[in-house]
Amino acid sequence: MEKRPRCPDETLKKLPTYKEVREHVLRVSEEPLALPRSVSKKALVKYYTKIDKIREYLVKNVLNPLSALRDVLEVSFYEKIAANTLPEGVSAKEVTNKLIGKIRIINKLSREYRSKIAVSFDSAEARELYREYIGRVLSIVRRLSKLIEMTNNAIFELKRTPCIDPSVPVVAVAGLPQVGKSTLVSVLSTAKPKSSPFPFTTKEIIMGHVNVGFRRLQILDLPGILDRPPNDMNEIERKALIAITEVADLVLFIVDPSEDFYYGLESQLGLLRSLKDWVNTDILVAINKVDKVSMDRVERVSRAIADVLPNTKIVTISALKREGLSELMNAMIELLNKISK
Ligand SMILES: Nc1nc2c(ncn2[C@@H]2O[C@H](COP(=O)(O)OP(=O)(O)O)[C@@H](O)[C@H]2O)c(=O)[nH]1
Ligand SMILES: [Mg+2]
Repeated sequence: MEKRPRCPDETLKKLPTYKEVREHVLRVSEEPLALPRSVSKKALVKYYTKIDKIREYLVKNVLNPLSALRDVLEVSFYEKIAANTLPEGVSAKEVTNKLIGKIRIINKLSREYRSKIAVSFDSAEARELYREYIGRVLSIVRRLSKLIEMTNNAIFELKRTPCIDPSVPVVAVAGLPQVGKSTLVSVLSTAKPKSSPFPFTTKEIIMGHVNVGFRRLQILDLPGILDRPPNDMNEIERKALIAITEVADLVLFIVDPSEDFYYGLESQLGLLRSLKDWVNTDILVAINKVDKVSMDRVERVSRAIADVLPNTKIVTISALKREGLSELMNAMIELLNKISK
């Protein structure tokens, strides 16, 4: 049987907020319960049936999604993507485990109150116990509001992150904003990311597939990264960096050689220099947009890149005009053949 990669899928759902839990609990408390005539001690049965409903709701809507989350967080890539949405120093796994622990406490309370109600003296006592139960459950959930909110931010982000198959090679397309990453990914792969003349159009990690001969690749279109230390990067840039360092088997670094390129050549060389230290994979460099610059300029840019990465392979392409793409693919395959996937 083929092993399914561990991914953020439909079992990973947003958790209900305190307000939503409270509304649900109140609805259950108020709704009339039709019990069969044969049931004796109707009032008692009524209250512990309501307890069962509340417990089932919390298992289905809170505990199950949290178990799915805990599973996904076992993959270091997703764990870092989740952590990227959390305040500094907060661990996604710790938050998840804490919430799971609290829901287990509620489950235990549910069992306790169910037994107490089952042996209660009369319906007034049963109602009192039920009220006490509701009060305790809601007070636990209310105190978890902040953690639920943080977890929902992480879940929201994870659900927008593609399912990456660890058995298929991954090429991460990196570079400054506006160099043509999205244009290239859309001409090479099944993914059709938006490209535009405005920086920071790409805010998500987008995955496309490429078939070359018998080879299948996953190619990631990433948000642009500026040439600055990771601590100064914003959440979106850091997301790109996480993909590069956690899942890439090859980094394809795109350079815009244009003289009038907004961020200039120096900052592209600066980022390339940093990437060299941040990644363990090969870096393949593609000088893009050769349709709009002179050969002389391409050669000069090429030499500057070789100064930063002396042994790296450099190809020249135009993503827009679809030039140089087969040379690029060949260079990618050659580098990926070195790894065992
Ligand atoms: N002349 C030219 N323009 C390109 C080429 N590739 C991309 N562009 C343009 O560069 C701009 C930024 O492209 P985009 O793919 O969004 O860049 P990204 O920010 O790196 O994803 C868009 O206006 C593209 O049309 C190319 O090969 N030649
Ligand atoms: Mg883009």
